Amino acid sequence: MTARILITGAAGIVGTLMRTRLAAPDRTLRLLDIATPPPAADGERVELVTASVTDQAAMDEACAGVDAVIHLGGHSLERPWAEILDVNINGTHVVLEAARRAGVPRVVLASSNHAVGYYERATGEAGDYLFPQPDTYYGVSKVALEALGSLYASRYGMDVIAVRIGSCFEKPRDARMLSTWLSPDDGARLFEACLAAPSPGFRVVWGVSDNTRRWFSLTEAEELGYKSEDDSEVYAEEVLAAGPPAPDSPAMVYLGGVWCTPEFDTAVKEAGR
Ligand code: 15L
Repeated sequence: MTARILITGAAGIVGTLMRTRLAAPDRTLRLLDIATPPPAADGERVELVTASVTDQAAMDEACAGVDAVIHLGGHSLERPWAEILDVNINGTHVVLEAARRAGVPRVVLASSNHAVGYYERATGEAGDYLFPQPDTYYGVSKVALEALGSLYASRYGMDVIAVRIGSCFEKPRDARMLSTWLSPDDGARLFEACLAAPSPGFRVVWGVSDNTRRWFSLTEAEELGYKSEDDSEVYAEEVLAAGPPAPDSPAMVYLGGVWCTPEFDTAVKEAGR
């Protein structure tokens, strides 16, 4: 059992879903976010840190005495390039560097399906270690996160696992998410597997539930010890009540869904042309 875990982005959607699920009697969760996470409940073993993942001194301090880092911090949606560069790309470097300096042996990184968002579903099941095809600047930041993780694993012998998360919410919100959903309970199972796997080195795994409509390989995640127990199909009727989406809609053609449409073209939006 990993005794002290630093979770960055702990007040975000995934961080909040994981807070109770990764709690254990013999474990302390150090919860870090720029927004102070809610105070400890009775008996909850948490330490609260208000800091930015871009602050090297604060991250050095936050990594002291921890056994593993789960890095969820950063923008979770598309943003202007300067913000993505600062918070997601530089922030991931700061976190890995802080972990290295503090001698933290293992880091689990929240990557995303948007690192390979332009992958076309018609090509077949998305395998593990799919070559990058980011759909946005946000997607580029996840490719950079994986590359930084690989560097720190190769050069410093750290165990680094990048989880390409599909859609981690309480419930799938649309037809695409019937394929991409990672149930919160499965998310916790996967993070536990990432924390416990003996000497994994550097890995890239898909973070999805074993959905009936799944588009992704679970081979590498299962290799680490993950076993999904959930399937979005129980929500299919509710989600598809308004009728299924057209099979040729971007939402169903690309892994990244509508993130591949002009609406997510940040370069043109920023330049005005
Ligand atoms: C992500 O990476 C986002 O952080 C999340 O908000 C969802 O949009 C998810 O991907 C998704 O693709 O559904």
